[in-house]
Amino acid sequence: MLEFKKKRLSLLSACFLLALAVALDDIIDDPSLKVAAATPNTRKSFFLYAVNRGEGFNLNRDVYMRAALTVRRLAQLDSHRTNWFLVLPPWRRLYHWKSNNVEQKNLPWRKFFDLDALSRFVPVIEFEEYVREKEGNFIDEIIYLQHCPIVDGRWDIKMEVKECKERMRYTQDSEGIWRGQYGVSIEFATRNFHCVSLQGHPSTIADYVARTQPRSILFDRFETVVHENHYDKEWWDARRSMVYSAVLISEAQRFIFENLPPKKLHSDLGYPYMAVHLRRGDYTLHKRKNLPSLESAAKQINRALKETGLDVVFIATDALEEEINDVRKRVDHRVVLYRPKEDDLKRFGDGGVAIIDQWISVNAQHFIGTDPSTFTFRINEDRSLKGFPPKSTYNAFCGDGYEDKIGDEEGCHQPHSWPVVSMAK
Ligand SMILES: Nc1nc2c(ncn2[C@@H]2O[C@H](COP(=O)(O)OP(=O)(O)OP(=O)(O)O)[C@@H](O)[C@H]2O)c(=O)[nH]1
Ligand SMILES: [Mg+2]
Repeated sequence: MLEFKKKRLSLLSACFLLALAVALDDIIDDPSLKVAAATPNTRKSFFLYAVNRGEGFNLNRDVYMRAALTVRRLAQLDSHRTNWFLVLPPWRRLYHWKSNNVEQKNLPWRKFFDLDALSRFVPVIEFEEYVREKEGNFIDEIIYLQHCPIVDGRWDIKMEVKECKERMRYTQDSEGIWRGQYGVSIEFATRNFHCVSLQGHPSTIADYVARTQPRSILFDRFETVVHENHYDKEWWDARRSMVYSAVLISEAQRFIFENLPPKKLHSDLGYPYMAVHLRRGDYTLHKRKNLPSLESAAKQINRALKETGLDVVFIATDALEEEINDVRKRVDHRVVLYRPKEDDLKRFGDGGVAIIDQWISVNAQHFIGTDPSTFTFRINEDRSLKGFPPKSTYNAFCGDGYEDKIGDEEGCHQPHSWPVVSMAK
């Protein structure tokens, strides 16, 4: 019996390593992601950005895309004279990272993402590397972005130096040096600081930088920049490059193989379980018509299990333990959750555990999320990149009383399905 268990486990580990290799290869070996090789004789310059302090992890990821698209465009305009590098802002401890006894301030991006994969779209470096490269934390220019007032309801491209409208987290010392911070005591500084009112896209910023040619520039409040062409080919190329770190993917795959029905090795249709993202936490503080009660969520899970013929549900959630137990009691089939051991939680942090939850959800045969959670949207996108059909992917829970009104704008809005625009080979 023990021998059989051992054999099964080694077979499962072989399967999951193979699946992991396939998952990474799918994404990394895409020729269209390769950036033009740097020409010799060009100088290195650095593009830095920062995001509004209160934003969550998954909105931050979208802001990364805006920065990556800016640098991509900059490389197209300027690669004959400059090699542009995108500098990744260290992660400060986010509001949702609540575990005590876990060191999770000032985390580098490599903790969550595969930097080689990101670099297939634009060359990226961590801030600590920037400091090494520049022998300090000085930046040529820092621009603090702020919104322009919309005049006569018109949205025109604008980028103008203006008085700073709000209190910023920058201080100027007696020698005229401005200092700001990424996380706890990760400081950067400049002599050249100004506020700019912006109504613009990545290309607006890229045009400005190509014209002014700083050796290093930081844009704060980069969430002010809005996407030009959401979900076009460039957008999907950038999105495809956001591969999670191998450590997190392999933990998610291990969990799937050991705790969920591992009948299929790797298939476009995913593994035979259903996954749901049941967003609770701060979402329950606001009256949202499309946020189900736990009772209704369980009913909707039961109905979907019946319709899909699946008999296990994986729940990704930020719900309280008693809320989870409530749902568990009401669901007719097996309920599985990812709960890391203490050491693993320390290793991955709350951010890593959230990604593991997301990756397990990405690989399910059927998925239901919470609208409009960016946590859910990132799962939707990864599933689209893996080729899942929209009907198994772009589903969201309905609010109480709207369970039979799928698509109702107020109580049962469903995420829009954006087809992946394929790579030019
Ligand atoms: N482990 C885990 N964490 C979650 C889950 N849902 C939410 N969280 C945590 O809560 C955070 C959610 O914040 P965001 O990333 O901003 O996403 P969101 O709040 O759902 O979306 P917005 O409405 O755009 O802010 C995640 O980054 C996680 O840290 C979940 O299912 N599993
Ligand atoms: Mg949020």
